Amino acid sequence: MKPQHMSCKQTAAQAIVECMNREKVKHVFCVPGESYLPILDALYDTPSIDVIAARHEGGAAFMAEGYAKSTLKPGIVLATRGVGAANLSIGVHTAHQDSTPLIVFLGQVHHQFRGREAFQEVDLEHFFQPISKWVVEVKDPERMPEIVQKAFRIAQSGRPGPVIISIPEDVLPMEAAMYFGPPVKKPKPVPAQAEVAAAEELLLQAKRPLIIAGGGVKSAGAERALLRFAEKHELPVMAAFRRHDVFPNDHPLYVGHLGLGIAKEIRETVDQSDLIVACGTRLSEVTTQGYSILMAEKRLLQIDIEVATLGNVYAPDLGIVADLREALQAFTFNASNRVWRDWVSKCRHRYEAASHLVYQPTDVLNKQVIAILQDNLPPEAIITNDAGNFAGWLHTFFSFKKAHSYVGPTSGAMGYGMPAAIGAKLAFPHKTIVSLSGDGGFMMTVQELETAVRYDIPIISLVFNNQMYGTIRMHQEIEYPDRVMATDLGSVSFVDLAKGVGAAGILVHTAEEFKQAFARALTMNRPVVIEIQTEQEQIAVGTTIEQLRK
Ligand SMILES: Cc1ncc(C[n+]2csc(CCOP(=O)(O)OP(=O)(O)O)c2C)c(N)n1
Ligand SMILES: [Mg+2]
Repeated sequence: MKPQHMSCKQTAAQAIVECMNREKVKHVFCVPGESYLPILDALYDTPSIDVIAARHEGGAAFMAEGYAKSTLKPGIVLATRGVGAANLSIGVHTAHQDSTPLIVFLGQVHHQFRGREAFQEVDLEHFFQPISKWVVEVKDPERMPEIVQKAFRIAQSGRPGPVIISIPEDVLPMEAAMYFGPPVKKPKPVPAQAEVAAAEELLLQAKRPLIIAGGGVKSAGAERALLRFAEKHELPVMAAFRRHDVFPNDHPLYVGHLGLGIAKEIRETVDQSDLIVACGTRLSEVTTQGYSILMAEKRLLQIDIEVATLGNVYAPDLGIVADLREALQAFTFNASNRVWRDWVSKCRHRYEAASHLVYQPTDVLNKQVIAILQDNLPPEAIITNDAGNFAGWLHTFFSFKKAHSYVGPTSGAMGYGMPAAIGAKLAFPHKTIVSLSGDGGFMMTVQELETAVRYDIPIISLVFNNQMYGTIRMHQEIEYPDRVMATDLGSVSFVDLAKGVGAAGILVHTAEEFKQAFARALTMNRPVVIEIQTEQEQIAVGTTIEQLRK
């Protein structure tokens, strides 16, 4: 027998940590609970794994999700019973929608108490079923390695996603002979020759093809393959919702981002295309602009690692199950791209018109902040963001030039940005990590600032403070003008909040102040919050409250 399969007598909790070791886990995120003390104790003996204790399970789950999204390795979360499960479910939902590998270990009540609505008991299998790839309860200690290794496999294989492991507290300290299998190797399916030929045929027939590239390209590490493929044939590339960094935005073949409230120029490009090449995108509601981008006359070539994604939204003319890197490298045809050259330059022109970013002192502060970030962020930096209208300026104007420079929630979860930045910073301690949040979203997970201070994780958090749930106020003004309800927020000093937990805080009102504050933040090497006071009136990119009311 190979040594990796060797059996040994261990507790179930030790076997979990042994599986983590075999999968080279370096960080786990948790809020402790009495239901899973044996796992914490096994981690006590494992200095190679850092345990980050968060202030809220939602924060822990976002940290793990941000860690996983930036590293492409599974994020690990530990929490307790129904209460922890309920708190962390937003992170599981985000991992599910965003196809991020996440493994959640939840202490469960004693097996003899199950089904009696015991203290904090929730049937976790039912609770998580719709928002996870797999939920399982481990009843026998000796099956722990098998189930945990399967969890690592499921979370990462095909379309990645979250897996939940529920463990009754009496199982964790039980000893058994444990058998471990080899660590996970992700399958990388290759397209069949006939499929490659059919795909090339479809492409050659197209007059105005458009690639929409999603998370599948990123999780396959296929950015370079996509770049080569697009360059070889001079094909235009658009990023799916919140997958900006899938293709260098300053490249002449990059033609925009399919986000919320996109510019009409971007929409024109999609509308005029006659073939969509969907690469590793599930064609979400936002990416497809409310499932409206494909009409009868438009053809669809869809390449995805998950068979269930093909045709889930639109029936493709051709659907190929493949790893994106393998698929893009399999195309060897030579297309005459002269027909496409004209089309591409039109698309690029439109993108440039919609996203033109130069520093102008007359611009709204939000836009100037993005211009300053663009000019002053180190090239290796990673940006994370929350959900909210403040993000519109980032999505519209920031030019992501490097692969793996962006981590955002396609689930639209508020509270994501700052904890995700903590996860990304732990993964890449030498990179500058900057989170962008609104005042509403930042306050949903603000407590994790203390976690960043406690573990000395120097992230820079920008908070756009307009004292309102601006996005919802915008929708309110459109649907019910001048009838403001539940969208005003109180005055909060985010600078004082930051200082209260030991982080640095800087308040800015102008672009010049921001520029100086950001330069300082870059040198501080500790968690910093820059609170940016913004105008309520400028409620979204390209519109004011007054204009909405009219
Ligand atoms: C967890 C969560 N709750 C509610 C919403 C609905 N929602 C979307 S944006 C938004 C307001 C965001 O406010 P803020 O963070 O201050 O950003 P702003 O829009 O003001 O820039 C709300 C409530 C959401 N997306 N996520
Ligand atoms: Mg706000």
